[in-house]
Amino acid sequence: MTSSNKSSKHRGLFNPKRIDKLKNKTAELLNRSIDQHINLAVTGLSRSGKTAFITSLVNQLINEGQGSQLSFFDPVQQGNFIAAKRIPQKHFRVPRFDYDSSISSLTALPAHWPEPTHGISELRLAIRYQPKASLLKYVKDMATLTVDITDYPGEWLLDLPMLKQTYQQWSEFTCELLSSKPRLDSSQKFLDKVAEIDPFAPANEEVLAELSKEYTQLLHTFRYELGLSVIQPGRFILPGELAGAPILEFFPFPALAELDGNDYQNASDDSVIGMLRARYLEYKEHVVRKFYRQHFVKFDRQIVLADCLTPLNNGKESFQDLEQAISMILESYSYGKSGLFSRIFSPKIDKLLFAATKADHVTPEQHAPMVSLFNELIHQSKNKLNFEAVEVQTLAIASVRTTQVGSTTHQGKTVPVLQGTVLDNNNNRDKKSQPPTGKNIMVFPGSVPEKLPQESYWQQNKFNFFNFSPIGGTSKNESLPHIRMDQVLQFLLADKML
Ligand SMILES: Nc1nc2c(ncn2[C@@H]2O[C@H](COP(=O)(O)OP(=O)(O)OP(=O)(O)O)[C@@H](O)[C@H]2O)c(=O)[nH]1
Ligand SMILES: [Mg+2]
Repeated sequence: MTSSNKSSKHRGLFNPKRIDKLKNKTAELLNRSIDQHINLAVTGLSRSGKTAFITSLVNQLINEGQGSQLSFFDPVQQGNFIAAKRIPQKHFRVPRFDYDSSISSLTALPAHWPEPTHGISELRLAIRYQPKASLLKYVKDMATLTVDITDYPGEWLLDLPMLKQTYQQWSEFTCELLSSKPRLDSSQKFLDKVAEIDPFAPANEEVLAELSKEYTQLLHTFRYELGLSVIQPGRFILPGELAGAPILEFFPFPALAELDGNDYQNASDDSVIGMLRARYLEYKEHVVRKFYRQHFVKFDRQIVLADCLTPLNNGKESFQDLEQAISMILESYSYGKSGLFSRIFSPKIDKLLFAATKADHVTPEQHAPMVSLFNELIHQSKNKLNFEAVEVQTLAIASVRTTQVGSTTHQGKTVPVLQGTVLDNNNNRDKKSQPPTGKNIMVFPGSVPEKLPQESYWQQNKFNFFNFSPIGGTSKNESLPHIRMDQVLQFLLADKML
């Protein structure tokens, strides 16, 4: 090769146009091969704070730089976060997460909390960042991480254990719950009515519909009046698109074990018991299993929100029920070989965040006990589960902080207090001491136990908190005040933005 040949070849190689072309080509290839997409699922029982959480998470990202407090989110801290925006969601048949009305209500004056939601919804975010550590930095100035966020009711996960139960087993489990405290007082009438029905008589659809309605009403009472968490079937109180469908018209039948086994097995689908059994099987197949197949298996990362403070406020029975519900919910993340889940579906979740919500209801030194209490709630089931392939973290958070922390002197000692605007008396056990709505108060709500409370705790418990109103009066383009949302973002997103 002559020297002029050589140099023209080099000129060709180092030709800036050619380098750019090469860069673009490589970037295109890398873009295709490097994972820059996350399916992020947010769940929790009703009123646990899912809507507030997603609204705050989106708000913090799209308004980054507008007063945002994201010190523990490395991409922002290290300067490689560029911007985030909402883009059209992926699945057009899944309802849209209504960010606009949520943020409007949280920033209005006076502000109010977003309305309860009743099913699944989605929102898609595109996050622009400058790759720092990954291969991408050599070829691209900017990369995009697409995040699909799904909000779905935790009650739907409570149905998972039904997949391994026959109608008879499920009826036994449920009737046992209905016949014990604290449910019995409300359910006695329903149980008596069902006990009078001949299980082998021809089914009367109207009667079954009426009793199903009564059973559903009972579930509403358990959840919203008694503050209980074990609600089955979950779709009965949060039916989503199935509202009014006959697939939701069944209920547990007492004392099935006392029936003749052959008679039960051979009961035709037209008999009372046959029809209830057929609907139960249909529900398992076409509602429970379908949700896992259609949605759950596609999630990469999961956030489980739990409001431990309200059950603590409500008392022993409510708290113990939450304990049982969490253990049922966690069955969905049982990835071990023996787990029911792994036998039915092949999951791919690699990060699981447990967030104890509404941490702004207690003074900051109570956050560590909140985390430790939540860990205890999870730990019980964790022993049975296998989180091998999954990174797990627990945090105490407030998606939307409603209180300021101050201090006062009590019997010569300085004690921390919270200052906030009272909303209503939903959480307050002692209605007489309820300050009027809209009043700005200073309180010490009490101590959170570090461990699962013993009997003595319930006897002396002085824990009592009020609902606070969001601060409001801010622009929708400003960041909402929060507690540890930056740590949430760090855990869920930062490793995909290197
Ligand atoms: N103080 C405080 N309260 C909160 C926070 N997040 C939620 N809440 C309270 O909890 C209630 C329920 O919050 P949502 O975000 O609607 O809960 P959800 O899980 O979406 O509830 P459903 O839509 O009914 O399933 C709100 O109305 C507030 O009263 C928070 O960060 N701080
Ligand atoms: Mg909601």
